[in-house]
This record gives sequence, structure tokens and C-alpha cells, in this order.
Amino acid sequence: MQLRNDWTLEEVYQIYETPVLELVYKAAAVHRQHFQTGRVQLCTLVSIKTGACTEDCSYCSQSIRYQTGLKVHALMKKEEVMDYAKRAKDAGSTRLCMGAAWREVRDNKDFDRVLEMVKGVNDMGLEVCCTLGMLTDEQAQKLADAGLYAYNHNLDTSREYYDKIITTRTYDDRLKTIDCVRKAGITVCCGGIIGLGEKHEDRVQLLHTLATMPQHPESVPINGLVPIKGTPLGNQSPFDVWDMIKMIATARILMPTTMVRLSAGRQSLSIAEQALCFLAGANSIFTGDKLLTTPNPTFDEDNEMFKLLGLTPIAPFEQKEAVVE
Ligand code: SAM
Ligand code: DTB
Ligand code: SF4
Repeated sequence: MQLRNDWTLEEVYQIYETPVLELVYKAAAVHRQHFQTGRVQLCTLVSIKTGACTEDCSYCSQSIRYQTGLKVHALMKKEEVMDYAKRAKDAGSTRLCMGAAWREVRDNKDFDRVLEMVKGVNDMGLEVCCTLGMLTDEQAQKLADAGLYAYNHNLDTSREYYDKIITTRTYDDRLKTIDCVRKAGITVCCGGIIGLGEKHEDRVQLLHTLATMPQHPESVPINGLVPIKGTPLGNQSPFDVWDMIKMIATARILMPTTMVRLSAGRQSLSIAEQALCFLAGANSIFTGDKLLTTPNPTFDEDNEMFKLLGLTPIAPFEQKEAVVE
């Protein structure tokens, strides 16, 4: 099967609008062609610099503009991050994603420290991922040279809905950073959030943008909004699990060899609901009792879910072997 980058908006819409059980069945079939089903990658997040971010992302606990009661934390020491990485590895995680509440990377001592962290985590044999805001070509190259495996930079929603959520940077700024990451030879992790008050059309447009990139992102995180008190979206009603399932299934069909990550929002899903997400093609999750600043299911809860559903963790770098016939 040939990967396609020429999906039309109408085709994506039709897939997304397929009756949900039929959609899950089709996505599960695509999933099976490319991956061993029942295998799920475990990733761990660490917030290496927390809060006091200058951006105005309406969903975020870390923006300086909203009173969220979050404790601000300057950039961690390399040793602290290495301890985290070791604990994550011991708990079966194969990817460490280091997040910083920055608008963009600046060329200073803090960035040099992040490069050291990247080297250290890479040397431990973990896939190392960063999410640090906007990057230049030179910064992306430095991260690549330090051994960065993936860079996370989400489009979050459709181009149309984007400025209802964030005004301090544009959709094109986001796309430009993703391009820098791609050019530097780092794998791309790019996805979005549901539950922001967007319409089905916005979700379809987001998936269309991702699936028509010259190369599909290697990883697509689908986040369910975790409402944060004090932010403009703090009183948003909970996201609809069926929208999450439809997003995952559509992403799986459009981008068959991509790792589709069931990301934020798992805390509010039952095991049965998560099982449908795995059936629909999700093959990666964040583990550990905290995401960046909000709670996530505990290792014990996830272990129990893996046992119950007969899931097994994926080994590091294994997705490189996703089959394209
Ligand atoms: N500052 C960097 C940036 O914005 O690119 C990196 C960190 S930011 C927290 C990473 C992503 O997490 C966001 O793009 C968004 O998709 C997701 N996210 C943040 N807060 C969230 C929330 N409350 N619920 C769900 N997803 C969230
Ligand atoms: C992504 O798409 N989701 C992760 C990761 N990339 C960086 C972050 C989720 C954050 C959820 C809200 C919080 O814990 O602050
Ligand atoms: Fe800052 Fe990222 Fe939060 Fe936006 S999502 S406020 S850029 S930390």
C-alpha cells in the first residue's frame, strides 16, 4: 500500500463521518496491516521548565496571563532530568518528552543545558523528544546533533479556529517550525486537541493538514482538553469520547504508519473507552501519574489496563519498522 499525501478535504470528511463502528473496523484493519496490534508505546513527559509562559494559549495552565495557581519552576538541572529518565525507563517507558513553557528557544545557557539533557537521555537508549516552542533552522540542527529523536509542536486545531484559541503566534509560525524540524532530520510529532469548542469541520481540517504534509508526522498526539480553572477554557464541558475515537480512527486511516498517541484526557476515560481508542488505532500513550502539569492515570492503573486488555509495551525505536508494502 502506498502512503498518500494527496487526500482531499472531502475524502477526509467522508472518512471522519463514517458510522463510528464501521470507521473503527476500517481503522483496525489498516492498523493490522502496519503494526502488531495490542502493542502500545509508553512515553513519559517531564516538564523541565514550568509556567510563566508569555503565550496566550486558552487551554494552558502555564500561560502567565491566567491565574491558574500553578507553581512556576525554572529550568531543571540536568541531573534531575536524568533521574526522571532513569525512573521512566525502569517503569518500561521508551520515550522521554521534555517540555518547556517557552514561546521559542533562545540561544543562551538554558538552551545549552537542554542540549546536554538531550545527549544524556539519548545515551540511555531512550527515544528523546522535546517540546520547547518555536525553533530556527540552526537550533533544530543543534538539537539533531545532540541526538534528538523527535520534536513535538502541535497545530492544535484548524487554521480557521486557531486564532480563537491562540493569538500570540500564527498557524504559519507553527508550520515553519515543523518544517525546520523536518529539514534537520528530526522526526515530527504534531497533533492537536479536541474539546476546545471546535466543530467537526475543524477536526477534519486539522487531520487534512497533517495528512497532506509532504511527509506524514511520525507521531500524531490527539489530546482531549483537560480544563484548567482560571483559563478561558476552564469551564468547557468535557470532550466527547466518540470525537476522540473518530479522530484516532481517521488519523490511522490517513496516516497508516504513524504512531497515533492517545495523549491528554485519559484520566477522564474508562478502560472500555480507552480500549475503543486502541482498537481504532491508537498505539501510544503517556504513562506516569502526571502529564506536564495535570494528573494522568498511575502506573498501577495502566498496568491493570494492559493486563485486562492483553496489551504489551513496544520497544524503543520499533516504529521505524512500521511496514509499508
Ligand atoms: N510550550 C510548548 C508549545 O506550546 O509548543 C510546549 C508545551 S505545550 C504544553 C504542548 C501541547 O500540549 C500543546 O500544544 C497542547 O496541544 C497540549 N496541551 C497543553 N495544555 C493542554 C490541556 N490543558 N489539555 C490538553 N492538551 C493540552
Ligand atoms: C502533546 O500533544 N501532549 C502532551 C505533549 N504533547 C507535550 C502535553 C499534554 C499536556 C496536558 C496538560 C498539562 O499536563 O499541562
Ligand atoms: Fe506556553 Fe506552550 Fe502553554 Fe502555549 S501551550 S501557553 S506556548 S507552554
